[in-house]
Amino acid sequence: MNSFLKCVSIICCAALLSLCVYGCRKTAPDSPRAANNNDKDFELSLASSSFDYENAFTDRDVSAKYDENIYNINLEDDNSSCDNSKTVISNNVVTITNTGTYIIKGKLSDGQIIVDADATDKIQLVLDNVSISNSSSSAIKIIQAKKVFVTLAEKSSNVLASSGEFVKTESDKADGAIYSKEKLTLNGSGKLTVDSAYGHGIVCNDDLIITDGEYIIEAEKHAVKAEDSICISGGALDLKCVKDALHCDNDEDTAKGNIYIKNVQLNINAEDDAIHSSGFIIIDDGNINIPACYEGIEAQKIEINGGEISIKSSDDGINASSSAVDENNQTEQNPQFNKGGFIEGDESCYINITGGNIVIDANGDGIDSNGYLLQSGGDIIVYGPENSGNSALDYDLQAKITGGTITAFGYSGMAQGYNSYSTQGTMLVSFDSETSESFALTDSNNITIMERDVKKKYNSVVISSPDITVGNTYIVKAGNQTKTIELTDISYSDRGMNDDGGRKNEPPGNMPSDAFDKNDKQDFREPPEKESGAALR
Ligand SMILES: [Ca+2]
Ligand SMILES: [Ca+2]
Ligand SMILES: [Ca+2]
Ligand SMILES: [Ca+2]
Repeated sequence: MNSFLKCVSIICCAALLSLCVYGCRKTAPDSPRAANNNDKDFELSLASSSFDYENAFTDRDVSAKYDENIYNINLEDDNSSCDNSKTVISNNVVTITNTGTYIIKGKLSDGQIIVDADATDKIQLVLDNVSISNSSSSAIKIIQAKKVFVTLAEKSSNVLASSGEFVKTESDKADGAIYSKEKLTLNGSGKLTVDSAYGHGIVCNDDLIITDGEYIIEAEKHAVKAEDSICISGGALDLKCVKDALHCDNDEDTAKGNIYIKNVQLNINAEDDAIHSSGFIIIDDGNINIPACYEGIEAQKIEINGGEISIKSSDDGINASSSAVDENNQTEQNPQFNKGGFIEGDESCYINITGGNIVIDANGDGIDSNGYLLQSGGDIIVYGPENSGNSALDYDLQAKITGGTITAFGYSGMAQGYNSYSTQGTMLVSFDSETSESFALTDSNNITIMERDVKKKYNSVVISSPDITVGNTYIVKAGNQTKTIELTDISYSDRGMNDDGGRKNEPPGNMPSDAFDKNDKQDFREPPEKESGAALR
């Protein structure tokens, strides 16, 4: 398109958009303090409503028992043995070709276990004090089987390490200390240390399931990576990595690339995302502690129904984003901008929070949905960025609250609150000057509804609680600053109806700036420089 045509089309787009936005407005705001003059109600079509919980974990995934067809493998440098004659042992590589359960003991200082069986064979590897290191490939490599179970024997302590760069060939793309092309389940109550100095920790090109065990994984790339799904129902994982800690990405099948956490003890230090998928992430329960990461939880669809979740992130705490708009691609070609340069909210993205205790300390946005945000339960505390470049809550389409509590601290420049379709009282309050002193909300009888210590600076807060109801008066205190608010609408904002903080930045190019609705927002900034992860290689 030549530049004149381009210019004309941009102006037409701008005019159309502003017409549309104008047409969508509610005709008469209820009061001059209506929170948002462009509210819309919405319903989410949840990924969890079609997720097959029944079959997510089979009995064998969970039980970790073994009593039939047992073979023994004893590992020893240049002297390994197996009592199944179909197992091939050569140059410290033990290749299992036959179905059954294998109890493995011993040590290989530069060796490997390979599973290369019939596509109908289920194989169980019981690690009973195993140590395998490999200088150029995986310690365990699964080439073919129907499904492989790696069981950590009770009270056993096992080490699998890839110490050197992975030597790949056309047919061998192994790039993790454990590498599986087939379905892989990790279970049993023992302990497994995985160390991958140049690649990923655990890689599965299919469905990966973890139901039990204690894992300490350190990796130069992703700690745990799967293509189809990662489902975790138990166990304790301590993950330290340079890329994502739990990573599930499937660019061929959009129904895949999902993470489901039923329960877990999770501790994550990641230089990139802590939990990242291209599809959905559903967290039902667990103790999830993320002291360091770039983004905490990132997926197209995020559902949090329970758990104790603590996130400290150098960018967004929680971000609903299509993988196509992953920050790695956020350059001039950001697909979230249409051809005219406008930000398009992403209808496919949502964050749905129904339960859990969630504490987020973010230097980017606290909770950022490129589409919708819905809170119906849970207790959320956000300590947002100490500047106006990001916000405690950030969404591109709509956000509403129908239950639970939230206190989200940040800066007023970009602040967004829950909309007037919320069914629970909510306020977006700004203060004249920034403070890091404690915050309190009391009702007109001086009964405390909320009290929070705040370690970071803030001049804006989003609050909601079942105790905030229309028709009552509330006193908000930030240090020695006090505001009295009469709640006449379900959603209050003291930012004024023409300034709901909807806009993050000037549009790119020479766009007429008033062609932008102020609710259309997006951070145009480049992703911040990643903090170098402490104690990571
Ligand atoms: Ca990310
Ligand atoms: Ca992101
Ligand atoms: Ca963001
Ligand atoms: Ca955003």
